[in-house]
Amino acid sequence: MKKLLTKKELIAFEEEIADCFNKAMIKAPVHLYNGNENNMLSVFKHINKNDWVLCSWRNHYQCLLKGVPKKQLKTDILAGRSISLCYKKYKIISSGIVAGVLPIAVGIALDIKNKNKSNKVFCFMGDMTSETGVAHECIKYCINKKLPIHFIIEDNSKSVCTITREVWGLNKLTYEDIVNKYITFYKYDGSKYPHAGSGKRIQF
Ligand SMILES: Cc1ncc(C[n+]2csc(CCOP(=O)(O)OP(=O)(O)O)c2C)c(N)n1
Ligand SMILES: [Mg+2]
Repeated sequence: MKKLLTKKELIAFEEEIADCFNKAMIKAPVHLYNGNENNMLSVFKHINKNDWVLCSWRNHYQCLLKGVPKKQLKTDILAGRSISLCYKKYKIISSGIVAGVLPIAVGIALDIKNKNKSNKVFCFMGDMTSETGVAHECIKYCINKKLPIHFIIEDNSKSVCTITREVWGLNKLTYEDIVNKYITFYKYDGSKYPHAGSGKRIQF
């Protein structure tokens, strides 16, 4: 994998885009990163050229670090494609839909496993996205099926202008709290009868 961009280069790119946006050169929405450059560089040390990267509307750093040339990326952002930048050549997919890429990431990881390939999927999501049912299902499925995927949750504490933790309660519940206080869980052997009916008379 070629050398990663530096922290300075990442910041300079977002500043260049911010400047274009302020000059009304971009008619579509852009979502800029700042303050996570060291985190991104650490994560990308583990990402290889052949790995897939899936991300949200906030995706410029991932594109740059996956190898999309700055010039091409800027052209696409200026053309209004910032929230849905996809580059098959660089194995990067993004979507402006909250949790939109998560099931796609699971599907790619499943395909990699089924074909015994050695590459991996890296799936980025924001803190609010990580609280959705889709995220819970995808993460649980991948862990239980041992799929070649790694999820990265990027916590800026916000969902647009809403404080994520306030939505869910300041001190988030642990699974233990939930099971003991809010949910009663019991197992039983229901094999005597089928899902519906008595198992003898066929009903149409
Ligand atoms: C299905 C869907 N619902 C709502 C939105 C509007 N929306 C865009 S970003 C966002 C908040 C997401 O917050 P988070 O996952 O923390 O990502 P961040 O923008 O903070 O990186 C919402 C609700 C959307 N794009 N898609
Ligand atoms: Mg957020």
